[in-house]
Amino acid sequence: MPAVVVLGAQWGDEGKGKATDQLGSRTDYVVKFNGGNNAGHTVVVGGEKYALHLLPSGILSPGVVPVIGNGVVIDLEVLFREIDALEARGVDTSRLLVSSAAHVIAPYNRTLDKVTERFLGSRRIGTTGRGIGPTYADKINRIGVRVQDLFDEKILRQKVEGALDQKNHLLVKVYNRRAITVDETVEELLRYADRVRPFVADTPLVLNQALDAGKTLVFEAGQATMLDIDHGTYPFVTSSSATAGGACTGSGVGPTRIDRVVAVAKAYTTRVGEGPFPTELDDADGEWLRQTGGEFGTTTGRPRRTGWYDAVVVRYAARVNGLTDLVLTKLDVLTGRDRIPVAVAYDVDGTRFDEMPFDQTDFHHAKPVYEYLDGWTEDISGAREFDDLPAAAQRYVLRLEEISGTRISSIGVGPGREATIVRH
Ligand code: 2SA
Ligand code: GDP
Ligand code: MG
Repeated sequence: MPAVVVLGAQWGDEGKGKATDQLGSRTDYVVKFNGGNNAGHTVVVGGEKYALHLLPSGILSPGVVPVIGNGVVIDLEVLFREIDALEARGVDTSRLLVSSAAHVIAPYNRTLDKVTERFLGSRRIGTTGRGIGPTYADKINRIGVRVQDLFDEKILRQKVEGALDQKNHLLVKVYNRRAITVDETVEELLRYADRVRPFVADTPLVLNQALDAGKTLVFEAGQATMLDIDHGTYPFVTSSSATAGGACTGSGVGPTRIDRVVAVAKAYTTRVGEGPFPTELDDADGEWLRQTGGEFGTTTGRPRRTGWYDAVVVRYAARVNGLTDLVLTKLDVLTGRDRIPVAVAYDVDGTRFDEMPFDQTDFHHAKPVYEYLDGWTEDISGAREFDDLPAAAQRYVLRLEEISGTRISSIGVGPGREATIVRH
């Protein structure tokens, strides 16, 4: 497996961190290619829990080179807070590589993210408030600050001046905030320049040379397919490419070099933030899933919205990502249910949709068409082979595989590295 993409099939928090960490023992590089510290990956190693945001999950595997690709947006303060916290726990972070073309989250973009959400009121997106959207907007508007700009104060100052011309107008005139000065911004950004310099590399060159030398790469997506800027539930999405194509643009590795695209899907569904979610449960079952599954944001602690498995969503993810495999996680959470509904299609104002509606209004109106599968009561957290699972759990997995259109090659039965069933 020379180059594998690991991404989310649903709305995030499927357990991508754990899936990537598991591949860590068999890989040489783990590359983060989109998003920033809006991501939150919880990885449990030997009973120790690590919450990673900006650093690729590969940081926890001693033989792996973790790479922050050009498609990522970096909050330097968060980066070094995360590095310091891991170092304090004995994790060696010195192998990290950071793309010189990655964009930096300037302090004004954190401010703008928060005030814009407040201003939008009921039309808000429910962002993580980390400055992600405004930083990607600057990148597309060609007024962004890149990592390499930190090493030339004159250029940095020019770029910050250009950006602040626009930002201050918004902040002062529209949002009634104080103007932000060029000096305070440049000073804050430069504070980390010397510390980041040793990590900075021409990462597209490094990664392509690694592939030439027969090394293995894992591309780790932040967020997920349904939060992708192009393929997600726009405008209730994040501002980056969380789908398979993003692994190429966000790293500088071409699509012909990618061998497998693995999506991680929970055995049910969750979403954080606003936006449509057809199988959402607003009842005791939804609360049960939240509590049993520990569904609270890794970054913000926000309670996640919960609902049943939606095969229409996962089939859509299979299509737009060209999936080769599915990793099904959190099957253990469903233990103890009598019957488990799974959505196989939607009813949109009386019309059946077997595939994702392409019109967002239809998707907002979509009601799930459920099929009911038998549950199981046995504790499955110790299962390590498919045959260890009770018959009903096996049938649940096989039916999901059938209706989701992709082979389920691995099943998670607990948060720990070892709590996994690999199907051969
Ligand atoms: P943003 O901040 O601009 O990326 O927010 C835009 C939308 O994307 C959603 N989003 C996420 N959804 C699930 N998990 C995410 N990461 C954290 C986690 C979230 C947390 O792993 O738990 O801790 O709250 C994540 N990041 C962004 C967000 O909810 C908006 O809907
Ligand atoms: P990510 O953003 O996709 O990496 O996912 P998060 O880390 O935000 O959320 C997934 C949560 O589920 C984490 O707390 C993981 O430790 C946990 N987890 C992952 N796989 C499993 C599993 O198979 N069973 C259980 N019970 N927990 C899991
Ligand atoms: Mg997460």
